[in-house]
Formats: sequence, C-alpha cells, structure tokens
Amino acid sequence: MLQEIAKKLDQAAASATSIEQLSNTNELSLEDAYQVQKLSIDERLSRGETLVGYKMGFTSKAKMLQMGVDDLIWGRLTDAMIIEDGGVIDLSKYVHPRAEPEIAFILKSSLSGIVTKAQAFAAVEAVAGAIEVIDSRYKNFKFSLSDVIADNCSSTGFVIGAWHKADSDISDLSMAIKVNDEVAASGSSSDILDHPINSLVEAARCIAQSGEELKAGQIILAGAATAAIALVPNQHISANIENLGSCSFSTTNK
Ligand code: OOG
Ligand code: MG
Repeated sequence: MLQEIAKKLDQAAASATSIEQLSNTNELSLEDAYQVQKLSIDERLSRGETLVGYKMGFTSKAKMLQMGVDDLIWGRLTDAMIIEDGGVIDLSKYVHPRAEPEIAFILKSSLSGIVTKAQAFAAVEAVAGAIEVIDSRYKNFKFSLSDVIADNCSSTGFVIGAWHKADSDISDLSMAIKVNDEVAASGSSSDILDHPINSLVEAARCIAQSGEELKAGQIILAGAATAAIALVPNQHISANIENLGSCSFSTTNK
C-alpha cells in the first residue's frame, strides 16, 4: 500500500499533475509518510538520480504561517533537482511552483543523531545563499503534515550561490527574494530556528530517526526565511543574502 502511494506521488511529480490529498481518504502516520517519501525517492534513484543531500522545512514562523503547519519536516534532494545559478526553469515541468530564500550548507564530515552546535559547525565545509523551488503535488498546494512529508516536502529544485567559508557569520543576515528586481519578501537568517546552524543540528537528529546520516559532500538546505513566492512566466527570481551574495534563475515564457 505504501509502495502504491509512493508510485502515485512519483508519477504526479514526473508528469507535473496534481493529486487529491492523501489525508482526504487515509491519514498516514508520520512514520508511514516518511516511508512513502523514501520509497518515492527510491523510484527516482532507480532511474539513475543520485542523493545529494537533504532539506529542512518549516524552520521559520513565516513558512509555518503560510502553510498552516507547525512541525519541522525534512526531505531528500537529488542531483536532478539542481538548477544552475542563472539558469532557466521550464514551468511546464511543475504543477504550481514557488520560490523561497534559503541558506545552504555543504558538509566535510558526517553528522549523525544528537549533535551540539559546535559539532555541527565543525562538520561544515562551506555555506551559501540559496533559492529553493518547491512544488506541491497536491491540489491547491494544500496538505496535512503527513501529506507533505510523503510528497518529499514539496522538493523540486534548488539553486546554490557562491560557497563561502564555513566560519562566515550567518547569525543575522538579511535575506530577500526579488521578482524582476523588486523585493517580494524579506527576512533574516535568524528567522531560521534563531540561527541556521540549529537547522543542521535538527537535520542530523531527524534523519538519524530514519536510520540515515548526513555525509561529507552532502548539501543541507536549512529552510526558508520567508513565505514562498508563486512562480509565473517571464520572471527573474533572485535571492540576495547579506554577505553571501545573490543567486538567481528565470522562468520560461509559458
Ligand atoms: C513544504 C516545504 C517547506 C521550507 O523551507 O520551509 C520548506 C512547503 O511549503 O510546501 O521547504
Ligand atoms: Mg524550503
């Protein structure tokens, strides 16, 4: 049964079509929802995609308020989700995509289970500003907590800006997302669990519950600092993050 749901979600993502919320007929336990997520990612891995890291979700008040959900969630990132900085995304490949400004970490050593902030910092190779493109496979971008977890936490793409030294101060950086050079939403890196490093600490803890660990070379997205912005044709989307610079992408004309 979980395998069937995983295939349905994988197909919905691959074909950019929306489906009814699972919770309308059958509310999964959180454990089953994470199992569905894993099985649906296994479908992608069996097609040749590779796991490149993880993303954290609902790590800021702005996101929790926008989506009406108030628990941390995590999803998996594959190489097929990488959008080049300055690249163009084809809107026909998404259901109803949105973009949000994030902070990314790349690790130089593994992190697993309960770790201190100091241990998390020590595992970081570099930090960067990033944009996550999310796309719910559910109608109207509405979901319960278990729905969104099963749907790999709406993961669909991400842009990473230039990498900066691991000891860069990321405690309280202004973060803005711009549409065609106008600020559409802004916040601070401190809006992400008070400090984005706390998101990495949480990532290590949550992912260990599924028997996995964060590994050297993997990328972790700390979660958006602001609400997400709906994508439409002909936009230039950029994230400007104090001291970390900017990164961007554009949308196609339809
Ligand atoms: C779920 C993903 C949340 C974040 O950064 O908080 C997330 C969603 O909003 O669809 O990626
Ligand atoms: Mg996000």
